[in-house]
Amino acid sequence: MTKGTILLDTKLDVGDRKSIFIDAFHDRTVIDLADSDNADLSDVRYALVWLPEHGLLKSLPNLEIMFSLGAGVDHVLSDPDLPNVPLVRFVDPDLTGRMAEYVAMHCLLHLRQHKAYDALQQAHIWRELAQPAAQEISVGIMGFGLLGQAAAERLLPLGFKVKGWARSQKTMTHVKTFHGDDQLSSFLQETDILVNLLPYTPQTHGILNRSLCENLSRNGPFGAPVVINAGRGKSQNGAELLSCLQDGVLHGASLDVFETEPLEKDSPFWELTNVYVTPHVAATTSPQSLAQYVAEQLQRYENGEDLQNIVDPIRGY
Ligand code: NDP
Ligand code: OXD
Repeated sequence: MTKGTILLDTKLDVGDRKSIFIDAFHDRTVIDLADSDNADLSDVRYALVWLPEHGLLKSLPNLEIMFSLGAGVDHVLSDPDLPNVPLVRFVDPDLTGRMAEYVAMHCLLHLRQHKAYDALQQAHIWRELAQPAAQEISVGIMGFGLLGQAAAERLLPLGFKVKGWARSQKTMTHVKTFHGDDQLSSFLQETDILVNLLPYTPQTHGILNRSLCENLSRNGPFGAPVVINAGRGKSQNGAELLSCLQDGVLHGASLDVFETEPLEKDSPFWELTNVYVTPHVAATTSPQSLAQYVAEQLQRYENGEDLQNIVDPIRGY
């Protein structure tokens, strides 16, 4: 039996993605979406996509599985005309480790007042700032799922106090957990550094707004809280976050994601001295790991076993 054809969305601008996939799937036909103009897509059974053109997936008559090129799936689910086949998201120790590393690094950068020392260095000023200990800071992780829990495991040995908030009840040793809308306010009030790792859904749209920031703890050593957003840009209300960073409601922020990406060249976020801006790289997908993951899932599927990490399209993640 011939193995199913794969349609590959190479639009993610990362290295030699296509050749890695063609090597990994040498026993299958791989059609690269970037040069598929005259290709016959009727044999495509599996599609690996990031931001597919709306309607494309529905137009594939023999499609059996959609794979997201990332852990998040909002970009795929935004297609109003999706076919009724499973959507599998990317779950991978390499990506998870990168996210934990990003979160730990940014919590430490804020703890150790790195922005302030950078400014002092620029001005050639040798000055010691008061240095709180990690134990004095509560990091609240909003979206206490796979990545949130991995980040917690990285933060605990560094000495931070860690809290987690999810939709459903979670338990983790040494972590105080909260769940549901009713407990959001209590969670925020105990949080000095807020880390957003929520998926983007209608419920999380614009959740990082002024009222949320005003609800965060102001009892931490810096007198005002910090927000780290490594989830999705549309979960933040950019204008309100900006004003909170300007008027002192927030002490600082690390923003990896934005409502519009790439971030506009004239965005005020670039200029803020209390903000770290990165171009959606908190946890990039390794093409090698992705190819291996898809190969494993296809092997399971073609052997009649269950696929893993299937997205619930109603829940949106
Ligand atoms: P998971 O699905 O494992 O975790 C999501 C968590 O969010 C779950 O704990 C879920 O609760 C919680 N959640 C969802 N909706 C709500 C809500 N309305 N209220 C409260 N909690 C909610 O996802 P991952 O941890 O793997 O990934 C999280 C997100 O990180 C991705 O969706 C993606 O957007 C982002 N991401 C960003 C990257 C970057 O480079 N910046 C890289 C990779 C991912 P429950 O468990 O109860 O369902
Ligand atoms: C992802 C991402 O969802 O990179 O994996 O944002």
